[in-house]
Amino acid sequence: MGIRIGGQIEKVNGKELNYSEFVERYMEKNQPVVLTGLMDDWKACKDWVFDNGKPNLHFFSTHFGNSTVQVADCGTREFTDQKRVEMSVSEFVDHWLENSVQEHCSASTDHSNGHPVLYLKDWHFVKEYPEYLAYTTPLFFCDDWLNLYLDNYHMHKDPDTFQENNEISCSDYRFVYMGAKGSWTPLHADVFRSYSWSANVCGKKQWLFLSPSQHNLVFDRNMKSSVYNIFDDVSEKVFPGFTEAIWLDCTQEQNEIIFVPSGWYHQVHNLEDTISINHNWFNGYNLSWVWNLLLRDYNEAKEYIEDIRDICDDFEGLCQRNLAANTGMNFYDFFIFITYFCLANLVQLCHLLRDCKNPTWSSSTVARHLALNLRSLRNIAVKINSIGGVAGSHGFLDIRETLDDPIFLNLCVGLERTFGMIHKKQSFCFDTKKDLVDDLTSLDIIRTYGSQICTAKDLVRFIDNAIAIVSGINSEIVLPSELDGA
Ligand SMILES: O=C(O)CCC(=O)C(=O)O
Repeated sequence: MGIRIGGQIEKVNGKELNYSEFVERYMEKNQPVVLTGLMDDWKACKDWVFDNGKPNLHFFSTHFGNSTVQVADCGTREFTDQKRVEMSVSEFVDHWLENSVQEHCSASTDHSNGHPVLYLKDWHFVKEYPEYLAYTTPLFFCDDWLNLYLDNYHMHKDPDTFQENNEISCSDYRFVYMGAKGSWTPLHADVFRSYSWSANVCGKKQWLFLSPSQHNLVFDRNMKSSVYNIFDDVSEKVFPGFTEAIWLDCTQEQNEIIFVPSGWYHQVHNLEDTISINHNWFNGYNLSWVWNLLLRDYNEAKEYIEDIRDICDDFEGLCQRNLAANTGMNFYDFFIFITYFCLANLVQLCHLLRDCKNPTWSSSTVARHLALNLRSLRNIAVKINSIGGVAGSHGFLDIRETLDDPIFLNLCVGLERTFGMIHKKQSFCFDTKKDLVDDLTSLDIIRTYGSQICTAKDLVRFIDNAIAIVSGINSEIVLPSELDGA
């Protein structure tokens, strides 16, 4: 029996949409949308595609052929994903050209001419070729804390297993995907429950979406494993709710970008030979999704090893290590992340104070954005505190040291640039970026509150204290009342 389709995904001309409309209609409401008209000037659309819309595979062999990439064998399942192998881009292109077939090859056939359908995935193209400016991230997706953070810090650094040469694999979440017609991606929700966007440089994809409110319908009775391929003959015994699920269907054409909201399960099929660019990202609007996932995965990790608790020297440490290995970060990593972003947003707030005198900066929209960010960060800190905080002392953030750290300055400059783009603010002069942190220091936000943030409670107090000081200086910045709703 086939799946039930309940509707299509809306398509909107991105040139006729402004940032606040995108936030209000899609990001805040966590709704998918396809945006057109945003890829006109992309070099990728010229260099990587022939006039007839077919991928210029030769260009990849010639320019990027030596890159080592992850390639999924679409016909072979390995646990919850497809089996992956490593090969060079040249080898991948050779395989593609050798096996390109004219006849229709459906996902369930899985093989063309007896050869596996291969799908190049998660290629960290921007990290590998920073000089080759293949595309620019559309404004709607610029408020990206995940990639901004990873441009400056590691999300998780396990001293036991950390290897420099393994760095590229967790260096960012900006990817290129390339696959022949018939290649596909099994049902999943995205890493960290982040948002993603995916742009078709060439080709056509079919997306099937399930809203988060229905996600239990694709799980087994114990909510442990989910359906792998929604077009398989899914066992009703194992997945009793599956036939009830109502899917949204979308055919994404060349030069269209799809926004995938947090927590929406989706399965994707390349209906033609396709190249796409794909980012995962999160910010103040979907941060709670990340924390909720971490907490759920932590509880699962703990339950899994509960029977060895008594013989474990450091049970909590083991849970956190397992969480980082399975989910990509643990509580400590996330706590450090939100603390940096609290500080960076406060730096922006102090900047706003200064720029309030500047009539070209629309203070209200920026202030509202900052209030949203700080409220979201504070909410998470409150939630972390409510489960007893992040156990163990790991020498958390020293504020003064952080503010003096050039790496943190880079993070602040990145956030400043984001605010500049989104709110059409005159871009800050980067030669004087040190002013950013001087603003914060001069406001006594730090000195009145000690110099270390060790616990989630410290972080909540730090935010509240900073906001109180800032609103005392400029009553037009009405952050506290907005934070009250936290
Ligand atoms: O394009 C694909 O095959 C998968 C992309 C995807 O799942 C995503 O962007 O989350």
